[in-house]
Amino acid sequence: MSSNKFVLTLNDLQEKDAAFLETIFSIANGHFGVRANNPILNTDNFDTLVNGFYEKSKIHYGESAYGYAQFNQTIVNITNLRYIRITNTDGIDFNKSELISMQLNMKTGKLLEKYHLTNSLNEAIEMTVESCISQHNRNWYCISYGFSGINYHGKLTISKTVSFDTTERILDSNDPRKSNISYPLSVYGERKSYNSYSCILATKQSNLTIPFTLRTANKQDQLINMTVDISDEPTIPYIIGIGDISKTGDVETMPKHSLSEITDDAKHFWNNVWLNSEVTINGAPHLNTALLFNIFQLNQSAGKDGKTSLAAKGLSGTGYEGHYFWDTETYALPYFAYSSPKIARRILKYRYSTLPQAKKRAAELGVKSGALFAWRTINGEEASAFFPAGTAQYHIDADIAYAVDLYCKSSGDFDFIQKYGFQIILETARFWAEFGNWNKDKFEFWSVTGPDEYTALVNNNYYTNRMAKHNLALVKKYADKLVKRSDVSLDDYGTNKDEIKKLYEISKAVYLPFDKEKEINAQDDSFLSKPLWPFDEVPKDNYPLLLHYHPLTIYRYQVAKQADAILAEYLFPDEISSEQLNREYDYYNAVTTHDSSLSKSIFGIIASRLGKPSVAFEAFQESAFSDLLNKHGNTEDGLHIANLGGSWLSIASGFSGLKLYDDKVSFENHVPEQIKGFTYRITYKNSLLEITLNHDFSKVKLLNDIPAKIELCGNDVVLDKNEPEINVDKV
Ligand code: IFM
Repeated sequence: MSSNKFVLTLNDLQEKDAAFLETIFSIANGHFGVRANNPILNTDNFDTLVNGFYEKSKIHYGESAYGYAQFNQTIVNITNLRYIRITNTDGIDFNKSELISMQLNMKTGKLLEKYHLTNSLNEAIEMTVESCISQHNRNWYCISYGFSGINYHGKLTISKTVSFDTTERILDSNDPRKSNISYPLSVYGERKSYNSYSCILATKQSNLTIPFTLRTANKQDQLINMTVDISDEPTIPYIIGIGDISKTGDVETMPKHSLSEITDDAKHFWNNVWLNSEVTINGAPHLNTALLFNIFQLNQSAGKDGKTSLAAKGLSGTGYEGHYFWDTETYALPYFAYSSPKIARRILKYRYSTLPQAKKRAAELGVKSGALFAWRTINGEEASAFFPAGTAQYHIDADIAYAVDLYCKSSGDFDFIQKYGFQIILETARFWAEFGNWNKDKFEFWSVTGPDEYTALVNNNYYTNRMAKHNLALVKKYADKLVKRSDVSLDDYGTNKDEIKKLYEISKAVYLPFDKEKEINAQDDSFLSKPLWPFDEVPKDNYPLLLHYHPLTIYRYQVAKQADAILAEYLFPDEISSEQLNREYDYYNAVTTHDSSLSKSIFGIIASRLGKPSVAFEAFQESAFSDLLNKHGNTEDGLHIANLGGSWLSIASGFSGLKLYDDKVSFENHVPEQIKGFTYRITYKNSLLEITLNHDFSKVKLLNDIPAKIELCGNDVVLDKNEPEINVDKV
């Protein structure tokens, strides 16, 4: 393992499968991502994915019904940016490769690889590949290939070409997590010169376009059939541009960028990321690198333009077809809210931009006023063809509203509430008010699927009801703040005091299922009465259950795929006694398979809170290494973005007990025995805070001049430039 915690190498990984490595070493900037595929193979694999660039196709149901989602949306593979053709003087290809090393530097964003290449004559050369993607200037990627001889010392002919899929490819798999179609692109406006190629790429059904360009970085170099002498140990750099989606203008209107501008831009971006969110875990170097990798990948994956979001697989693979889910707001957004509020704001702004589609969707479900955000989507329309585990998970509305509140509390950005956030909260609350039912004096939600996808279409899912209650109450919280301002009125949002009052009354009446015998919050009205899943009889190979049992088999049992009621307890930490939380933890942990990568981190956070540090540490390890050790066996399809966020939350909300209030942020010390301690940073209302916790003391230090109200292990203080630090003994 590298002595630099910011460097991930091939040696840090047990698995060397090519598709797995492509995901792990993918580089991206929120606009596009490039998988680290073998540069001398022009594979059909998915290589370059652009955030928000998708193809649309009609969903053909065997048996359809009113209101079913109508169109698939699938992220499109642009092309293989890394491919290069190398031949000897007789035109014989160096077409066999052995991967020697890979090194991702998370401080600079550079990926460095070494290959031994051979041809059919057993002539061997070494190829070094260095690539980097620019971050602020989101349109640029550069890749350089360096050559030296092993037993071949003659001339090489090098050609850098790109090809685009022009036919549809169906990839056959029964795994619902995979994307099964690769859509063709139309190519027009091609321009070619000795050292450049450019064109416009267009999707056929969704009518999106994107400019593309490839050129040699050195003007004198040629794209095709360039001859070099290997004894000169030549390096040939290329620059590739991928423009913005459907913006007018083409490649010619894109500003040109030099190699050093791209690499400097990336370095500058990553410097800033680590300044705000470096984590140091003392006594656990592997774990430290794993967590930094997760943070690195979160930053690479997030759309930063307010028009795109963060897909369940980021830009590292086509799993889940490049769709955005609740994963973004519930698992990834907190990291951004505390580390890079500007990005958090833009992620939420993307959701706001889909409000028209969400209102239309609510209407399709018979709701006259209000909005229902899509369970999975790219363009804001519902793309889930399996409604019991799709549209029925309407908790997504409340998850988004919760994220808006979290962002506003952590950043103090009231402008966001005024311009976008209040409308989101209001429209989602309206949905709850109409979609639920009065049952005597209780307000209930029937036919609902909670986060646990092994239980569907039940009544009164505790998580959903608790979140809906919160969503409804948020309307009053923010309406009260808005009416105090002179520049806005409720009228501007199409609401009034009576509606706010009505929503608040409903909020107070929302029913929360509780099992009196077990003295725990019940996952839903029927969950605890179902037979227990026969864990003892089911072989290990039959997990994840979703790949081995019909949904109706699973739904009839008391078995959970992921954190459900427990997730609500994590989100509302002050509303449950530790005795009840303990009972719930034990009960739900015993019936949860953790088949979803969204599960472990949440159970771990609860374990921290309950004073079970060893259990919490194990869950953290599982979450931190989830992709690097391919724990779910499908990292080849892309990273598990929600879990990446979950691993950061394990440090923040778990080991440091971070809780957010309207007027302060609080911390506790739950450092587990397995590590010596850790330091991490957050931004709270513009104050940069450094939190250091170990087995001797707990410390919070203000790193800039903006005062912050905090609570540390029960001590309330205001940190400012005169008293920038609080340090208390660990008790
Ligand atoms: O959103 C999740 C869901 O909670 C579990 N199945 C996978 C989805 C995408 O990650």
